Amino acid sequence: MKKVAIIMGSDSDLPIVKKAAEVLKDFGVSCEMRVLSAHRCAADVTAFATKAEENGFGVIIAAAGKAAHLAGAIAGQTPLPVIGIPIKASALEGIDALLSTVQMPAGVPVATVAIDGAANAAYLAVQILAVGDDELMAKMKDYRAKQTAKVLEADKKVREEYSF
Ligand code: RP5
Repeated sequence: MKKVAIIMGSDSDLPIVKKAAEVLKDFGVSCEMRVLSAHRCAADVTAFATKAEENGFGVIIAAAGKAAHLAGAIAGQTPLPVIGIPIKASALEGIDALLSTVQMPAGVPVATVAIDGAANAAYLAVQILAVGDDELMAKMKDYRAKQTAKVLEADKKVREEYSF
């Protein structure tokens, strides 16, 4: 199975970004995590992005805050799907990173999740890989079924206690 790369602009993003790695681990998807900054080490971002496909990656998750150019810079240098996580890291509460990540020009998309939405970035990466992997798709269906059952169980409890 293809691997997922998780790239973050700074190790200060790690407390949020590590949730993506945890989700991937739950699904048995291999991941490699890096700290690479579009601004502070642009040449290393290029070296990673241009080799990502031949290095066995299938999806790239890129997380950055403030003027968050990392996901877009990677997306512009690889044909692989890129998922952006805007990180809340400034006085603008992540709105800066959200707009910097999501507003890509046509032809170079970044699939952007919510501010600090690391778990959803990983779920989306799993869904992308699962399209070509029946076993992974079965795991995703199982996860969804359990999620539904959990909500319906909560519904049952709330209805029993508060309906009168
Ligand atoms: C971004 O700037 C990083 O992704 C991080 O979210 C933010 C702050 O970085 P540090 O100054 O903490 O390294 O590039």
